[in-house]
Amino acid sequence: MTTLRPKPVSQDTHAMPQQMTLPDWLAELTRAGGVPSGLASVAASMAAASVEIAAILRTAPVAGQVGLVGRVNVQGEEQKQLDIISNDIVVKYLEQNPEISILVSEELDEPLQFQNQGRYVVATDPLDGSSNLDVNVTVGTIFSILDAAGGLLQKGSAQLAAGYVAYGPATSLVLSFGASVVVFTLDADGRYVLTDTDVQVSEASAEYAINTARERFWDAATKGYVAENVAGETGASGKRHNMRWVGSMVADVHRILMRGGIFLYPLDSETVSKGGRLRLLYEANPMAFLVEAAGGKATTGRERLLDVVPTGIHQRIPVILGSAEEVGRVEAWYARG
Ligand code: FDP
Repeated sequence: MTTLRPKPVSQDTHAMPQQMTLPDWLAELTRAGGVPSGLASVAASMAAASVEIAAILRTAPVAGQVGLVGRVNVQGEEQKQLDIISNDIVVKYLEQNPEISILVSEELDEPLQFQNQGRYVVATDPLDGSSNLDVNVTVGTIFSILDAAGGLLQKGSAQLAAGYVAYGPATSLVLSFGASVVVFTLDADGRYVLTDTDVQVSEASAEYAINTARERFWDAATKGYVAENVAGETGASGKRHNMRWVGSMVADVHRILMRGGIFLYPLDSETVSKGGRLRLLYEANPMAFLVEAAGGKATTGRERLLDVVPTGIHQRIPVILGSAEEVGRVEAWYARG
């Protein structure tokens, strides 16, 4: 009888070329004059916070760090233990950085003013998509970096940098200072290693992401656009579409950055009184900044998302972003009336 044995794996199979780590990449960018060192250090502080959040998420059910804390945040949403833990970790890392003066967080009613009179403001959702935590689906940390001199209520186009961390099968840090979008992947030693140097959102796509259970609340433009997609090759779009909705913005946007598509959380009759569902400063703006830097488009339906002047730190906004051609189709529907 022959025994099946795994083939011996040559060491060479696993030999990887020397890969650039986040600190090295930031140092190089700073040396080349691409970003001031203070700004680079703010991105590094968010990355450091995310490494600790990733470690906690990996074993949270074992440590009993699950479920609700019995409080609601300023949005009226129930806070989970991990929302609070993630927020505390972000605060811990940012307050140590002398370059940061103020933190705006989804989990804090008011802006948090640090002792440091640093040049930068960070707006963050420390743990977005947290309703997915109990089912072990990808969640994320989203962040936006602004010049403190401009105050808290700046247009998204004024962002100096933006990024998110997707805590999925791999932990991915997606980052942009405006010129390009890069991806770092957390390695087994807790270091972010550069794995994609120039993310481009494909111009065309046939994949759309929207919560279709809300159809009865939709406006005519959203109904028209989705009906065309459902009609596929027999409708006006002329091509078959497919629908994907994780219900965790970081996971949905990450898919779109990697393989194209469109994400919609439009204004509807139920969210109209609040101005939308998603938050402008720490969800919509950083994602729109990344999508535009990767060659895609982001709109409210009626105007470019990055041109919206915020009126409050927790303001909500309709969000439509992704492949330029698909976003253009939605804009055309809104332009009809
Ligand atoms: P969550 O409430 O779980 O934090 O930020 C809000 C958000 O998740 C997004 O991540 C997600 O895209 C959206 O809500 C999902 O909303 P619905 O439950 O209304 O589909």
